[in-house]
Amino acid sequence: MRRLLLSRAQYLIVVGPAGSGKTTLAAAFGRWIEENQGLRVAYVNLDPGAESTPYRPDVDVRRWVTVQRVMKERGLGPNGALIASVDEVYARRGEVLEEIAGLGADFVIVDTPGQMELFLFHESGPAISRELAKLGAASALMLFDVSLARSPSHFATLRLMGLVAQLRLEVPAVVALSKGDLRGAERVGAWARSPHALLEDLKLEPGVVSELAGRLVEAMNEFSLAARIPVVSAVTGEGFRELYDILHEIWCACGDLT
Ligand SMILES: Nc1nc2c(ncn2[C@@H]2O[C@H](COP(=O)(O)OP(=O)(O)O)[C@@H](O)[C@H]2O)c(=O)[nH]1
Ligand SMILES: [Mg+2]
Repeated sequence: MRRLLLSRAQYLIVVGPAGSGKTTLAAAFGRWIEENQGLRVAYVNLDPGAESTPYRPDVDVRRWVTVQRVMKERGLGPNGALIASVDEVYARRGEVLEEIAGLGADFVIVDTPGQMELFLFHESGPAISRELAKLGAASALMLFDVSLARSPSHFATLRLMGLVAQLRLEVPAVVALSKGDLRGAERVGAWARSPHALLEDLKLEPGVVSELAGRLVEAMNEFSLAARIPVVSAVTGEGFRELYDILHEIWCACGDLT
């Protein structure tokens, strides 16, 4: 069973809020995998609003639809055009998926629209992730800027968002914090490494919300939902090894995610 999984392609769907560093990470992590794991990496751009990408996309939705064209043709503003573009991608998902299926790579990194909600809370995200899971071993990487995790309860909510991604996309989701090279990332690292440290610090935070956050963390720990949250940096490559190991454990279902 394990060999069977490893012989199929691995699909990593990168999701997260606008500006969290999805596109930058796709390029840097892909390069790291090529150089350190010797795998053939392919890149898929599902963002019709992308201006340019630091990787060369092997499959690019902008071949079919761009936000610029939709704005011009339908006289829409940037937000309306982005939503209409994602609808168009959804309508053409058969063609997009056919190209992805023909890639012949070991590891496929799928970059998604800048705005997370347009992928997670629209039909297109779940529809695409379900199909990728049929092609190989698929999982989602939920990326958040490390600055969003400055308090223990904020950190806990990000883990919860990983759970939301997992439920919406129906594939295992790993949360990672991006821009670990920026100042202030050190404290967050302790909570990321140890759910116990997080629970202790949550107890020090006043208010009913921190208590609720503590209970949620305990429940997530109990169900062994990927508790490790790597802090990564596309600038220094920090955390890439840990992220790769977590993904590998998920795909071969052989590891302890806590
Ligand atoms: N310092 C730092 N900046 C980053 C990192 N990753 C991305 N950025 C910056 O964050 C901004 C948004 O990145 P982008 O990849 O376009 O985000 P996306 O909207 O999620 O695709 C850009 O200005 C990047 O240069 C990182 O690891 N460290
Ligand atoms: Mg992007």
